[in-house]
Amino acid sequence: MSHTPSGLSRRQFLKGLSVAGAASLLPLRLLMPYTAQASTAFSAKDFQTFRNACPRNCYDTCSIKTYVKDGVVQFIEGAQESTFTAGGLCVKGYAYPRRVYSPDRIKYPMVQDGRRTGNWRRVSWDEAMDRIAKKILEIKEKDGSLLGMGLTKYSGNFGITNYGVEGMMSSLGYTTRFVGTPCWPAGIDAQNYDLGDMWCNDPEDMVKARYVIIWGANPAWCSVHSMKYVMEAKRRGAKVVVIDPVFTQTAAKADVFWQPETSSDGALALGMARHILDKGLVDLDFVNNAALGYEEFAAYLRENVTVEWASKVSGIPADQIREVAEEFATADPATIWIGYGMQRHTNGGASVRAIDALVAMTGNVGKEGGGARYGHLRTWGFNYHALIQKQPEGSVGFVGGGGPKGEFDFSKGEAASYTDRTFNINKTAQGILDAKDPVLRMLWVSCKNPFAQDFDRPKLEKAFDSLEMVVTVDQFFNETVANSDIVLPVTTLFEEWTVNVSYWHYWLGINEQAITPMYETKSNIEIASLLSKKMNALAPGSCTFPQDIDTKDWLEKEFNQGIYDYFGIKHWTDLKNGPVKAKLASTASWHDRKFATPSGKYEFRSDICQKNGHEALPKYKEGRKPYDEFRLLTPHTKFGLHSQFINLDWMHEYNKEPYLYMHPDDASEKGIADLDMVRVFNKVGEQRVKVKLTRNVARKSLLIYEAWFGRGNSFNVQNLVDDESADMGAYKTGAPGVAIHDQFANVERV
Ligand SMILES: Nc1nc2c(c(=O)[nH]1)N[C@H]1C(S)=C(S)[C@@H](COP(=O)(O)OP(=O)(O)OC[C@H]3O[C@@H](n4cnc5c(=O)[nH]c(N)nc54)[C@H](O)[C@@H]3O)O[C@H]1N2
Ligand SMILES: Nc1nc2c(c(=O)[nH]1)N[C@H]1C(S)=C(S)[C@@H](COP(=O)(O)OP(=O)(O)OC[C@H]3O[C@@H](n4cnc5c(=O)[nH]c(N)nc54)[C@H](O)[C@@H]3O)O[C@H]1N2
Ligand SMILES: [Mo]
Repeated sequence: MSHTPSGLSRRQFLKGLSVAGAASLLPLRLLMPYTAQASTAFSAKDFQTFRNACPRNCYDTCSIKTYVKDGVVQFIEGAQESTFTAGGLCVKGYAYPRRVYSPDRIKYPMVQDGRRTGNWRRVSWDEAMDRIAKKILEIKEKDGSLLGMGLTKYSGNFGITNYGVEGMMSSLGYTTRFVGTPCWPAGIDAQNYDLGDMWCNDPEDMVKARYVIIWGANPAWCSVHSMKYVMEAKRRGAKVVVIDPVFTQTAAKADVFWQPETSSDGALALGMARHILDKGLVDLDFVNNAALGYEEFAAYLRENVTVEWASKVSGIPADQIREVAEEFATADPATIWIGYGMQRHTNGGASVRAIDALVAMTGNVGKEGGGARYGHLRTWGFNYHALIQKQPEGSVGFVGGGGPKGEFDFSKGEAASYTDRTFNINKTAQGILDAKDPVLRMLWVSCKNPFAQDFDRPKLEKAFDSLEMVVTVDQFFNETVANSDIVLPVTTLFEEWTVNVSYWHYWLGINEQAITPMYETKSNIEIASLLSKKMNALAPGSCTFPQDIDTKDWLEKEFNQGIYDYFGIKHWTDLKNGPVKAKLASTASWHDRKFATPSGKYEFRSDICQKNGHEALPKYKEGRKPYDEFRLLTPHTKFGLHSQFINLDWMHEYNKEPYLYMHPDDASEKGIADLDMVRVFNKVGEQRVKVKLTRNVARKSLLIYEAWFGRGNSFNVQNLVDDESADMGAYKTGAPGVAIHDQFANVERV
């Protein structure tokens, strides 16, 4: 049997490339006849088809239809049944067949003799598990607990059954967990203070908006499928405004592009709010009947905010602020898409609250086609069977206090309750270095690539060096694997059963196993069951994780009547006919104006926010003080999803190396020419990279996309990004966010 997909999947990938990021120009359906055109011999009957779901951390969470022949994935396409995926995938998605069959894949369990030596040798699963289990037992013996063992996991695979990784840790005992998220926590807290929850409208209802502001998001790259709704709204007469310090591909589609000072969004939103107040364009019904604290907010605006001040802080001319504010307030409905990029700042949560306030005071919260759109978890009502595992009898845990902010002091209780020990995921390196009583001895890394995605890479290397054992579960030999002792090969989406939903749209799709797992790969939960078998063989009762599992049974265990009712299906097997959408009473979140806040109203004044150490009102908060000549931005890239996809040879043909993008006037002052090699440096470290000159970035800004190239390229933006916290995030996610875009650096020619 050949493990090579037909030329079809590659041709389809090339077609995907030409529309990547330009979904708004080409109807996605144009992709569809292609498979038929590609070969006159094509007949769907020649293939077995399967349902898959892209499990990457992405708004779009695409529903996939997979065509298999001779046990090999031949090609894939976006599911037609989902109006969101609408038959098309992004360029990364079309590259999936190459990911599965990449010669670079990790094929077997391997042990490295000396970290970063590259001296890997293949071992059996039995030997790998034996080494790991013995280390776990040794830690327990030495420390009297398993708190010296840590887990860091994030968003490599969002399939629900993959929460079995956390389940595996619980089944061993109380351990150390890295909690929180680098992605969106400041905004989550902000929306929780204002609305009581993060809950966005159905993105498909954006077509009804008469005015769309995309504020610090780049959907042309990061949510390709959402662009068709933005463009349809525009076709129906809506005005589209993009606010971003970078002239992005999304900005290129807008009617109005504002390029404000980075981190000045709060001032801009409040300046608009002040003008709306002055013009008498406030929705009095909403602020009087559905909101709390509006009068105090209005007083704050009158006393502390002017349009001229907002203009000075943001760099956007005052007359433009007035014009857009008036247009926004008079359009009905009007909506703001609040991006995750704009809240990765030391004032990110405060900025999101100011934008929420703007949407609320104009009466656009709770309206179809309106809303302060950020994200939602309404479709995530699974059983979390894989996650919820019980600690073995007699497990010893953390008693020094617990809860997201250490507010529970269990040591003082009558019967001390044990918990896991929690460290901030956004300060992984510092967490490892600071760990005491016990120190962190061992780290399990899964669905996460800390060396590519966590902050302050030089410090991270030091931290990893202090660990006695690092086990990484992954698909490719990345930098985290290089800093590990043992690597375990994991399946891709086509090789396991699971289920996926989105944090943006309202579709549900299953992920069927379409092919036999390649080589010796195993799913995350099968790995957990193997470990359990070994643990129990060496020390009976030491692990509660079931020892024999079938990923299909575990998929089934995630469903319940609530999920079935929400999506209007009888049984999960109905999903074999295609993805289904939630039966929504309205496409508008908060349509009944019953907010989840303590007052039940929209809270311009949030006492919880104040109690948690912030302002009660959505007041302006200044950004981080610059510590170098240039602002450094490291946002998300088109051809990759974080550290995934770019390393594939197919991608390499189009995206061979990283670049630093900078303004030509800054470059000429520094004697730098296009394509020169430069050194970017700051207090964290340095990175050498080639320059591309462009007026798409502002003066005094450096732009480098985060990416892992692999293929011998040592480029890593985390050599320049520190772990400074964002203002919010601890309330709902257990740790504050991280100020990824509040970074500064210098640059010189080498
Ligand atoms: N400088 C900078 N840093 C950033 C960001 C930025 O904008 N700039 N963005 C931040 C954001 S928003 C996010 S969400 C994070 C993302 O951070 P991560 O979640 O770490 O990112 P990924 O690269 O998507 O995935 C991590 C790893 O999971 C592996 N993986 C894939 N599938 C599986 C599986 O089924 N099992 C296992 N065990 N592993 C699997 C992948 O191969 C990959 O190595 O990065 C953050 N870091
Ligand atoms: N192709 C692709 N798609 C992806 C991803 C990917 O890596 N690649 N990642 C996925 C993930 S995990 C996420 S979180 C999502 C969302 O991804 P986002 O976090 O929204 O993506 P970014 O491009 O990092 O940030 C969006 C925009 O915010 C801008 N920005 C930064 N600072 C500021 C500021 O102070 N003010 C304003 N107004 N704008 C600012 C950046 O210039 C950027 O254009 O995308 C998902 N989709
Ligand atoms: Mo993210």
